[in-house]
Amino acid sequence: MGRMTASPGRRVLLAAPRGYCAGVDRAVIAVEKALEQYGAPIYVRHEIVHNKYVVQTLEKKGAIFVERTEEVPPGQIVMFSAHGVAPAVHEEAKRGRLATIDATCPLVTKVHKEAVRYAKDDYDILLIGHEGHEEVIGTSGEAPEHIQLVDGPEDVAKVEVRDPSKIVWLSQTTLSVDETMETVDALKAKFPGLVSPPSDDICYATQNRQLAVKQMGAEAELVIVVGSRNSSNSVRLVEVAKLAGSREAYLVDFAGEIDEAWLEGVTTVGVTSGASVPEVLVEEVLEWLAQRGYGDVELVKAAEESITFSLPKELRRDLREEAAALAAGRGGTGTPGA
Ligand code: 0CH
Ligand code: SF4
Repeated sequence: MGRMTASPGRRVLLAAPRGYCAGVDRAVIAVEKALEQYGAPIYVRHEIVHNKYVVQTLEKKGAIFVERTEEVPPGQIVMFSAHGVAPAVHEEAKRGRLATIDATCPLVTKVHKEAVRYAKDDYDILLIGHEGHEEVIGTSGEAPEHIQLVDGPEDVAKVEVRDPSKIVWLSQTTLSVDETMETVDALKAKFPGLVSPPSDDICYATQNRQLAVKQMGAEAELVIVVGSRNSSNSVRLVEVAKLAGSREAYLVDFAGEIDEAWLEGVTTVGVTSGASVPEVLVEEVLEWLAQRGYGDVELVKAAEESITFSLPKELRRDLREEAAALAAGRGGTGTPGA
């Protein structure tokens, strides 16, 4: 640990909640468990979560990250990332004779199911989300004929539907709540008959992290968000901090990326992290700040979180089988369930 100092007036506001959500925790543990249970390598299609440090750490333990299912050799185990995959990807895995473990967050799966249901009822589905993002690719793949992407309020003008009385909007789970509402308002102005999803698609974790950063953005002149560039929810926290009044807000993967110049004239620094960010990276940022006189840390608490998700069923089933086999004096099965 470095030297901790506090200079008069200088302080850090630390957001709560921040960092890992239940879906990320589950997905990362799933890779670790799979590695323990079946040994390396475990192939993971797409970054398990959008965080450099997590990916690098799992790579060291024997995970191999690929972008396409075809890159996985036959007979291997492939895990799907927390962001979810289209049904076509499950088909690809079958064709490639791969055993699969699906680490899609249950809250993403919920949106997939909504898409399937509305498509079955022949609705036009307006999916609010960021073009090219992995989650949106997966959700769209559930009903490509019925879904069109709306990437922010500026996209609304070009939206066309078959029957304006039969349309519903759904969304990516990690969007800015306020910007999404702007998009929805613009869509409703154009299509008054637009139906809303049965429950929030933007997940609790995304919402809570934005709430906390809003609270501190009003007081902090500088907000440091720990997270990776390709992490949608982390990037949104930077935007929300600025909109909430912070003069500057930056995204960093590691404490080493912080520029001393950012601290010029700054009394209050806000610190938070995206849903895919391990706490150790935040601790390093706090230590870096403490070494520069920002040693007083005050928590800004916007919500309590207690939600957890059980591990992907393939792992749970095999873990149980293995435990039973071990209890009976036999070995484990060695391969995950189909
Ligand atoms: O915020 P995005 O969706 O880019 O993803 P992440 O940083 O990996 O965070 C976890 C969310 C996974 C799916 O909701
Ligand atoms: Fe699930 Fe939300 Fe976390 Fe995404 S950000 S993994 S939807 S809990």
